[in-house]
Amino acid sequence: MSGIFYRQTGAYAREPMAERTLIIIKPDGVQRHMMGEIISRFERKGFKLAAAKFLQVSEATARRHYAVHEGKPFFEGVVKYLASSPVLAMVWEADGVIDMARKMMGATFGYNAEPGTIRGDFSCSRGYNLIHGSDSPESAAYEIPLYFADEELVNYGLVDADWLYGKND
Ligand code: IDP
Ligand code: MG
Repeated sequence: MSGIFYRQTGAYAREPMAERTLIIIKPDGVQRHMMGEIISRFERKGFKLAAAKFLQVSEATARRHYAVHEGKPFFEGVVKYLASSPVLAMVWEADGVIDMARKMMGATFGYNAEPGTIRGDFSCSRGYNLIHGSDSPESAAYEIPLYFADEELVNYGLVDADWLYGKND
């Protein structure tokens, strides 16, 4: 099935795998009914969804997720926050998606984030900032397997990829 799909959808589908990032709509994003708003921004930007899972994060996974912040004053708080209510974990794909998604998310604290960004438009909190996004290829490689098995990452082509990612140089 996927072989036929690739053959029918053009050369782009055979290009090397684009970059992937882990995006999580955090507990406040779910509770504040922001899932559709946030997904639609990434979808309209042209990122390709590779995986999505609605789940309750365990405290153990939250600790692993934020291991880089262990020892900082907000560590216990951010672990509790991530595990406080369900989240929507997603993997989005595009060349340069990690940096693009971080720009679209905005600065960490909602009250600092620029208007036009997700946090800037919808958060004025310090810690409750709606969304997580991997900050580097190394972080993405660490974070994605915390939430998704390899076989849950779907490989497929978008039929409008030539328009989304067109080049004229
Ligand atoms: P990021 O989410 O923009 O990558 P990080 O510095 O990696 O920001 O921090 C992870 C998360 O921890 C933040 O999104 C936020 O929820 C929380 N956090 C970071 N710094 C603070 C703080 O000083 N007070 C409370 N929560 C914080
Ligand atoms: Mg971070």
